[in-house]
Amino acid sequence: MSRAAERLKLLINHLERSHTQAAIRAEPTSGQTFTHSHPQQLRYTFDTGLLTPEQRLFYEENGFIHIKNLVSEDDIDKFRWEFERICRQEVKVPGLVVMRDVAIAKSEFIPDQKAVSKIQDFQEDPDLFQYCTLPQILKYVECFTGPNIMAMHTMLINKPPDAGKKTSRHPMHQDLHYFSFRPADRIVCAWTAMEKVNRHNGCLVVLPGTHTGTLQEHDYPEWEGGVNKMYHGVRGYNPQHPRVHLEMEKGDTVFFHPLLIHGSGMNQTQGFRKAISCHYASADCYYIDVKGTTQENIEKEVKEIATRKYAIGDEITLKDTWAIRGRLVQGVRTSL
Ligand SMILES: O=C(O)CCC(=O)C(=O)O
Repeated sequence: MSRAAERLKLLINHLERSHTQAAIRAEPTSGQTFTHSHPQQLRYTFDTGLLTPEQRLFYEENGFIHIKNLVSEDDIDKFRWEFERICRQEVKVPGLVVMRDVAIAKSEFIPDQKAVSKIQDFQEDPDLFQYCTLPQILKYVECFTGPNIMAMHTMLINKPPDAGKKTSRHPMHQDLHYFSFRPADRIVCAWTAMEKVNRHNGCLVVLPGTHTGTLQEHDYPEWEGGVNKMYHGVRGYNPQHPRVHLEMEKGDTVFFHPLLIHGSGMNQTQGFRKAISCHYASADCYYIDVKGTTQENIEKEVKEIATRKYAIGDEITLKDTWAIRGRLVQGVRTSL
């Protein structure tokens, strides 16, 4: 360990000892009892012995962390295979949402991946859901959520070659806009590159440090070529804020905070840029009512889709849609 890292470790140990009132006693999850320390100065991470002091401070300051080579080629190839079977309609997955790029959706229906820009809510597909239970992912997730972990939101994003209308971009946004559970600091996204991603095929772009702000107003951006369904963008962020383009290799994973402003660029290649992701939350989180908040617009849209999809009345709330989708993946389902 470098001298700087040793100094950081000493500092963290000191902070943790002097803030024992904030320590959370956790349920044992692996036959062993341990304390998740949560000093006020380190509000976004727990010390489980996995993250180095530098990694913890990096996440605290920037709101994301890139871990190389976390998911094996074999697993990724299995996810790809299952995704292709879904696109060919060889499997029907209950609750799955299949989305098409707005520029492609208008063309003729083709039952293969060309038509599909994203699948969401694959919690009932055992092959894809295996991603959310990978022990090497959960070990990292625990550093942000604590030991009781729910997999709340699952996606496989298949960013298509841009059809010339720039619709393959994903507008800058905060994921918390879609969530009606809190606290935000106990939610984290794991996003794994299923192939090499770079600026050419539309890698993720993040605005470091924006996770320390608040949830902003979101709505559809006014893009000439059209915008994909549910791709809300954050209103009024500072375009001068420094940006980081997350160039990643197949199997690399980025973990990021739900208030971090992020998006992704246009896919200027002829290939489909794939990534698989899951948003996790501590099972100790609680639901909120978004009535009267900036999230009312997304609740309205989700309700419309849910009432059509499940042929139910419009008394369903955003909270109900999350409670149905959430799955416990570690520890005890205490609240969510
Ligand atoms: O994978 C991407 O291009 C962006 C995904 C994303 O930010 C989202 O779906 O919320």
